[in-house]
Amino acid sequence: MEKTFVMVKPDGVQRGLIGEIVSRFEKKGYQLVAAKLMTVSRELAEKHYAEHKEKPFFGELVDFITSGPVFAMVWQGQNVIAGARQMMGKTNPADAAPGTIRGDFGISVGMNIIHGSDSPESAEREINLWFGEQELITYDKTINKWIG
Ligand code: IDP
Repeated sequence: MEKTFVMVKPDGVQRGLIGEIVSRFEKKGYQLVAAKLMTVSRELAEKHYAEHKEKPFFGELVDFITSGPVFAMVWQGQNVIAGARQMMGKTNPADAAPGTIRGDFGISVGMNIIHGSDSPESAEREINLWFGEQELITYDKTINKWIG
């Protein structure tokens, strides 16, 4: 079953949106297989955002993601990688549709509440970067047969 890495960024944690975000993913029917509240080292932040290393906003991005606790999660489900991205909305909250997490709660591109892996390759890389294998829990949810 497909898995993706999702993180409530420091602004989302400070604004009390962890519960709202977890609730949306649960209601959608995805299954939570790992979660932790944690502070992020610069080393981890730089690895996570390595693809943006040359961008002018890289320093700002690393400063922001290390500025307070984040809530890191792994969600599992059919097409969860693309589905999570749909639920998050566009990168810039100004362009994100109402009903999406960024559209409903975000204002600026720097503080856009949530991160989600953008492809199967990044999902695998990010899950392995943020979680140890023993942190991913395998369990049956009886509702799965109703989700299709
Ligand atoms: P994504 O988070 O929607 O996948 P990416 O293009 O991978 O978007 O960018 C990673 C993060 O970098 C974004 O979520 C956003 O917080 C930040 N970011 C992207 N573009 C800018 C910018 O132009 N200025 C400041 N921050 C930016």
